[in-house]
Amino acid sequence: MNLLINLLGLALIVGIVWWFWLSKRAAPAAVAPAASVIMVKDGVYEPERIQVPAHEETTLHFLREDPSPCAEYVVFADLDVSAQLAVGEETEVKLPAMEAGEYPFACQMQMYRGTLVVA
Ligand SMILES: [Cu+2]
Repeated sequence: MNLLINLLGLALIVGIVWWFWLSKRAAPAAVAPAASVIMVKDGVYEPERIQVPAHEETTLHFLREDPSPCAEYVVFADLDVSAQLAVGEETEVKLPAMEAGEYPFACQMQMYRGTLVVA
């Protein structure tokens, strides 16, 4: 009986480790082009990684569905860009030309988080 419980516990641990590996591996793969609309709802930007061309001005389109004040602003701290997002309609956010690299963006409280992948 004890052996059975130990084996079940071991299987559970293996399952948890496997699940976390999978979820971590899946996250960076999803890089969306800048042309797609970024949904703002349920505490996440969807997609949360956005591919943007280097050395070119870009416009992002945010569609905010979350009416809470948390989602009101999107802030690109490294670029000195921020924008107020309208609820239920697309808001365009213009970005300057950037060097290649990764630039995080977030709501003003850092709960919503996303990354610009400039390449
Ligand atoms: Cu927030």
